[in-house]
Amino acid sequence: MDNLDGLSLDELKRLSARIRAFLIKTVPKTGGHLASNLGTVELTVALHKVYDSPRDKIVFDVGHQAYTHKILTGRGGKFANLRGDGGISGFPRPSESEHDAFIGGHSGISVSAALGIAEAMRLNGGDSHKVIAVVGDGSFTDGGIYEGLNNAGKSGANLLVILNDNEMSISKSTGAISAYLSHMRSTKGYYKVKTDVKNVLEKTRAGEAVSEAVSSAKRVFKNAVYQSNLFENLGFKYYGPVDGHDLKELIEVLELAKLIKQPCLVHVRTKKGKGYSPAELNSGMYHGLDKKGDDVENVEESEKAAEKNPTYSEIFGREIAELGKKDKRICLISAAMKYATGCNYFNDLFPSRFFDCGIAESHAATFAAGLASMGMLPVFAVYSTFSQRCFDRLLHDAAIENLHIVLAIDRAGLVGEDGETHQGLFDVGMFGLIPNFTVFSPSNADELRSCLYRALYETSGPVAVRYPRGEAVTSRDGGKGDYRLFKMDADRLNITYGRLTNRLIGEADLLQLIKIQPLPDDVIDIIARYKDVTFYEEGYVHGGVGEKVAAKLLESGAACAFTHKAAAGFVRHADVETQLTRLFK
Ligand SMILES: Cc1ncc(C[n+]2csc(CCOP(=O)(O)OP(=O)(O)O)c2C)c(N)n1
Repeated sequence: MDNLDGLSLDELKRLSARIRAFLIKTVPKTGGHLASNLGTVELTVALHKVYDSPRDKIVFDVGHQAYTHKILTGRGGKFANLRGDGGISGFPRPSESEHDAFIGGHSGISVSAALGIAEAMRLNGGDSHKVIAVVGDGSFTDGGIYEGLNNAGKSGANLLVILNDNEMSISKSTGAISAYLSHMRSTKGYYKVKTDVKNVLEKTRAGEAVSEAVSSAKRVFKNAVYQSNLFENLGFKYYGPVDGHDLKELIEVLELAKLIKQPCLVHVRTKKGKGYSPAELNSGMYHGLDKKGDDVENVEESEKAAEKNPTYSEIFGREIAELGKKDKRICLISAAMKYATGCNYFNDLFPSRFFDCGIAESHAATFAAGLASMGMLPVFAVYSTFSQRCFDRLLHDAAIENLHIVLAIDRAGLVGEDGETHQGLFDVGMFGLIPNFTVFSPSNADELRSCLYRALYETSGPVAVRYPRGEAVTSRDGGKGDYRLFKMDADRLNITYGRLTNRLIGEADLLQLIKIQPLPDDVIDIIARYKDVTFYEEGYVHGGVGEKVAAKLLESGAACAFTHKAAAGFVRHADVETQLTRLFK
């Protein structure tokens, strides 16, 4: 851990400038989250200056903004292989460093995790140390944050929540909470110190030799906005908004929060992309970059990269926009991933039928069910990994009454450098547990279009169409039925679905499943004719289609040898090709 204790304010400013320059130089080469990290440089330097990691614990929400934290905790030298095979993760990983207090990747978990850590520290008699949750305003649209705040507000835990407010999720933050934060952000500070907090300060001063800290804390406190607001009503001491790029102000307010051994919330205003003008001007585009420095989150922009094939997300986005022209019942839903999932095309044409729910996947699923209950045709476009949050919503709210909602499951299968937290390896198993659920898994652009059509117009109940990340295969025609058999008179049969079809054509006879749930009736008979069968599944080995086929073969008394190739557990970060080769060669 770099020791910042002895550094003066000027030295800390110079350190921040060096870190920022390093990020601007490195991240476009390795790929990763640039804009979010440029916005949190000073905040992270101030946190490490005031607090003592790993005794004080810092939990980053999502964790995509923790690069400065990684650099300050001894991992700067490993950035050349950030997110690469064998390299460090792009997210906090306790298995990577004792300074990473909790795993990151999915949003909305930090306050709950931080509270759990704080309560454990209290039970172990060590709650003099602070637990800090760093949460972006985008993640404040995630209901999980409020469950945590609700629990924490009355707990008395030594917990600090930093609201890192840059007015952006990946694109502009949406919804009533964003409007509320925007109002708070623009509220002028007033100077009246509330008596109860004044008392806390007074008491603390009496008890500890911290006169210098207190006097600087009092100064910032006078300038801090302190008034009745949502957070205060939930039991938090609220300080802010403070300038998240002003190290002096940040250090002062964090010193103040350090003195208060109960739940506090510091509202920090930052600029996403700070210090790199292309990212400041278009932080959505610089939210996440791939290895070539290309945007991976913003379809509109990545489209400009001329020679690329369209991605599956774009194919879906353009197709649903076309279908939306003919059918006014179609409503499109996103959970804060409008561009990444290609929903922007539909939104441009039919803004009143497009709904961005914020980072709220489970709400979005039930919202879709509500629309369906009134005869609308809702389509919820969501990454496979984030759909995991919807299990009960799909089972209870949609499947029991057989409501017709369509899930467009993007990033299904291996996703590459984002690693374990983002792999789309579990949706098939999850849908497989839900009665009345239909699942299509197209292998190319043509099939994606026809599966989407079938999901909308030839299927009842909840239905998912799942497709991978990245450029679509456009060179082959699609199969129109539930499956396709590519025969080459081999005595061996390979079976697969989705993207792997394209890798396996020509190796042996190949059975490609297009509808993977429920399994088409006649495929078991086809499979049973072969002696040697291998099922290739770009998914977790348990609970997927391969196990179902094996069980049915057993039931039918078939005598074939059956091999199942699939992911045996979590798959670490590396590029997709490396991951595919490792699993299937
Ligand atoms: C459950 C979940 N849904 C969606 C995402 C995708 N995602 C990653 S970062 C992000 C925006 C987060 O915005 P904010 O918390 O404000 O952080 P910022 O990047 O603006 O600093 C989203 C939607 C996610 N990580 N987790």
